[in-house]
Amino acid sequence: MNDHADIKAALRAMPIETPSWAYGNSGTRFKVFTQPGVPRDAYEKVADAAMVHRLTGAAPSVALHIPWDRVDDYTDLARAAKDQGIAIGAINPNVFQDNDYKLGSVCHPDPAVRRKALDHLLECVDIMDATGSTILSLWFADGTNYAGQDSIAARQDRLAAALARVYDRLGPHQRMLVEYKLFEPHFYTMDLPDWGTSYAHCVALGERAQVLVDTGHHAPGTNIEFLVTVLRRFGKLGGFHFNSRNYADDDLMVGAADPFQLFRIMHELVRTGAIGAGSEVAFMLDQCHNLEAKVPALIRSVLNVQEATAKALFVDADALAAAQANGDVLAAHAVLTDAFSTDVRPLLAQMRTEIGLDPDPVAAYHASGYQQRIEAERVGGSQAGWGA
Ligand code: LRH
Ligand code: MN
Ligand code: MN
Repeated sequence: MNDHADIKAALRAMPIETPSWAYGNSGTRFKVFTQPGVPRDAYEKVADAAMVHRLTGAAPSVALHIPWDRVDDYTDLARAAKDQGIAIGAINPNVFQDNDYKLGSVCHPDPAVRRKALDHLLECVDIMDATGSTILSLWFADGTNYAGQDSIAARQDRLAAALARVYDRLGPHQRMLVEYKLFEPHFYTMDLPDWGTSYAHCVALGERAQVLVDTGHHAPGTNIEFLVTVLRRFGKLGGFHFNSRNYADDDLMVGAADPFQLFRIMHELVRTGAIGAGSEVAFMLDQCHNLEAKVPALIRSVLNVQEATAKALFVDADALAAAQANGDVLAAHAVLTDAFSTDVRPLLAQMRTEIGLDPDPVAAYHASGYQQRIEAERVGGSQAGWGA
């Protein structure tokens, strides 16, 4: 009997990074609902991320957001992470929360503000050095609200200049991922609104600059698997910020709103060799859990990514190629929908048992007593820094 050893091996070699900010309190601009037991500092976020990894075996790193996760000694934070079996992943600079950044950061008309933003970006590369991180994830809230507010062209020049300075500072083993977002916080232009603009800047910078696709940052109806495939083709797909959206940048759990879309993205990644050992694509979550408990939501999200990937690995590539060559539209589509309809949960449960994990990580979390312990130990948990 085929026990799908190849599928399980590919999944075991697929790390999914969780974001530190998803463990903290979050909400909308209307209300932040606080939860008992949320982390009070970066060390406690690392502890929660390590718990997610212990139960899933699939989340071996945690992304940091600076200054939300500022600590005195980043080497010590990395050591604490290592002691608990995980690593520090992407470093996310924050050049959007200070009053100085009202008109932008690296694109701001005032050179003093641009300098401040650049200094922070460079400081984040120092933090990469201290923590062993290899990815700098760049997202800029820069943009304008009204036609004529600032020169679109000059802002592009300022952006390019700052990116080049940061790129030059990277070590040979480090790369920068450039994220884009259609709108918000600005509503007329964003300086990096789409994958084409990110791509063009990355090409100009060099091979260690790649595009970061946040699945929540597109216009409704955008075919994300298409752009992912094109970026792969040109070696410019650096990684993902996974989440779900119904309307805008909702940051709901990945795989919740449209699991078929997630499957379609994974299918193109399987086809372009981006799943399994040696993949250079960084799979990161970027979510907020406003209503649901944080740690089990992150566990659920890791499982959702694994389920979509397992289904994509179930696609019968030979049957698909034959149907495509024959121009058999219905048969080709059915190959995909058959794979999507496969219940991969038993296989994933078996995979976990084989590596000594509980087959049901969410149930294992609830049985572990961890939630009760953090609720008792942590009083006065911190805000994610987001949506406050
Ligand atoms: C911006 C974004 C970006 C930030 C994160 C908190 O909307 O996706 O990645 O760093 O949210
Ligand atoms: Mn993001
Ligand atoms: Mn976002």
